[in-house]
Amino acid sequence: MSSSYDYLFKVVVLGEGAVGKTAIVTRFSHGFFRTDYKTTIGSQFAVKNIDVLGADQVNQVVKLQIWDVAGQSRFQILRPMYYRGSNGGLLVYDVSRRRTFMLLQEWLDELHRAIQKEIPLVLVANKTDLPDRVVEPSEGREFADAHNMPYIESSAKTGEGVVDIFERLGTTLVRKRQSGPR
Ligand code: G3D
Ligand code: MG
Repeated sequence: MSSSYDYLFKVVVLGEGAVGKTAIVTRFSHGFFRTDYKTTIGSQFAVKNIDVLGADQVNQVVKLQIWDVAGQSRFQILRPMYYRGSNGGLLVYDVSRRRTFMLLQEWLDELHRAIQKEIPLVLVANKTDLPDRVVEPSEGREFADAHNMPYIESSAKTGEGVVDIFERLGTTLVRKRQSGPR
């Protein structure tokens, strides 16, 4: 029954161009990467089921619909449409390019302008395999703490941390839904 699931969540992946958004999603979804007509305007989504433990310690099957939103500025006017209806998100930067870290707040602002509420996010420090790292773990953790989100280091190249990102977000989303009003 691979098609059955307990929860379905829409996840948006945010961050500057070339931080590794597509690489993270592709690695996580093991090649089940689906493009649709929206590719023409620079976005696509992947679908994958994961198992997470709910608050009651019962296993839940979570279907994640992961939207890999185009980071280029020419798509800026279209992005709010992809943010709508999202339940959670990844905020990704490249540890070898400080500019991608400095611009995180702008991505948060753009998301919040579009959806007018807070949703669970995970801060992803990607490309930790590179020798020329310039953004220190302490800086990433500080930003994550200030915005009340978990901090996870990843390398889409080696695969380190990639599954963690989605399990962490999936667990948060399930527990929120289980404890929430709806
Ligand atoms: P984007 O979707 O955020 O724009 P991409 O970024 O996933 O297209 O990745 C941009 C470039 O960074 C790609 O290189 C990709 O292979 C590389 N990359 C992504 N994640 C990692 C990582 O964790 N480590 C390293 N070393 N490289 C990574 P190319 O050269 O193919 O453009
Ligand atoms: Mg991409």
